[in-house]
Amino acid sequence: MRRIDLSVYLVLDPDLCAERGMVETARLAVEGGATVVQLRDKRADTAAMIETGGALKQVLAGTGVPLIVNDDVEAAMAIGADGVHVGQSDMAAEEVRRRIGPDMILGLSIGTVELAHALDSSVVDYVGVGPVFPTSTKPGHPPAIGYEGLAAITAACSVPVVAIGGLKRQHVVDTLKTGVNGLAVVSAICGTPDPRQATADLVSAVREART
Ligand code: TZP
Ligand code: MG
Repeated sequence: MRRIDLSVYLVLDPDLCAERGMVETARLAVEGGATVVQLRDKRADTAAMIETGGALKQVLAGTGVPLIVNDDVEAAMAIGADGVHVGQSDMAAEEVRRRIGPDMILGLSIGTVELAHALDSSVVDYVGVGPVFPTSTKPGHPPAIGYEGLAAITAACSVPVVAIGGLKRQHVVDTLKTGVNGLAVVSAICGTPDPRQATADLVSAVREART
């Protein structure tokens, strides 16, 4: 069983992290209690992903926080990352699983109940579901699904769910009420004046919502 604590899942963005950099942002977020870090850089080639990913791996060493690499299976394996996350327009999940072997974590983005029903829990370890709300962080994203869509898709999933898209601290309670296991955020942490505090605020909101 490949387990992952999805509670507060940081997705890095090179532009939003430009001031501090992705590695320093991740370090601060993990100090604040982030439970997963994903390297997501749509413009980087594999060599650049490996370079940044290696630095992230060093920063995460000994923290127990897994490093997930978006899209680039080759980079994920070269880095020795804990897992890979793919979307619907990337390599098929079955093919990713074949390449990464049985031990690495595999996450998949889905946005419909049909895709939730089609999940194979022996292949995919968790899904990212969204966008819950419109977000400028992902230009051209599909229509937002809202809490109702999120709840419907989550109910149809055979694997743990992390919600994504426009989520901020004030959305934690209602988001968790839909049944998801956690929240994935970019702009709620990246590029904020204090990524450590921003993360700690999300973590405490999640803890409170669960009590
Ligand atoms: N996938 C769906 S929405 C999104 C991704 C990568 C971006 C979420 O960014 P933010 O800033 O948390 O809205
Ligand atoms: Mg992708």
